[in-house]
Amino acid sequence: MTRRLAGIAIALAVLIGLVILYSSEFLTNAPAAVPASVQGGTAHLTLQTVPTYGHAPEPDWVSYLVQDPSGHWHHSTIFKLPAHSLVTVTLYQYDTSSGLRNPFLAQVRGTVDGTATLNGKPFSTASSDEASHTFTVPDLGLSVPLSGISSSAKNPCSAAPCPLSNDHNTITFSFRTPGPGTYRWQCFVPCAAAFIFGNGGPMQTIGWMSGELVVS
Ligand SMILES: [Cu+2]
Repeated sequence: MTRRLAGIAIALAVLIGLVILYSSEFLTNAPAAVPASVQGGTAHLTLQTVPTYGHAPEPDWVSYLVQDPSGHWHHSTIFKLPAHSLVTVTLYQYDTSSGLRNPFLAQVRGTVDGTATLNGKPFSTASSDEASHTFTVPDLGLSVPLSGISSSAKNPCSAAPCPLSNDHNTITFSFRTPGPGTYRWQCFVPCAAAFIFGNGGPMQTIGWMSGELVVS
């Protein structure tokens, strides 16, 4: 009887410990919010997606990064944007393709003119095999597929922040922010290599393939 009670107490203590770790290390562990640069009422948000972050704690994970108004790159996916404003996004995409499971997400949706540009050329649908990542804000109906670079690219990037001298695609688009609020965004390509169905690790951890638009 005493041994059984002791067993239950130990199991309970372990479970409580795991719940505390889950909330302190995972649920409440978010990167710092980085503001977009705002000029004349228009916000300019500059992002990059890298095939491997290249640093601790997860050098092999795929990730997004954001540039602050003074041009420094930050490993964050929380972006501060002004409310009711035009946001122009420039996204440097350094990763190769993973491919989409759902071709619906190969469409450009919710941008100002319904299109985006890929290396200067307007497009409204990407081939679903070409997608490396998406930038999707479900609450705003906004989604842009990001085509990957060639898997035989000669000069790929391996550690963030990637310089423009490495092989990349440049994607641009613009959208309007709604009123103040926090809007979740994420990548919908199962791009987490080495995880089950590509959906673990960086796809589940804020700061890598998902984040928030903090609109105020
Ligand atoms: Cu992704």
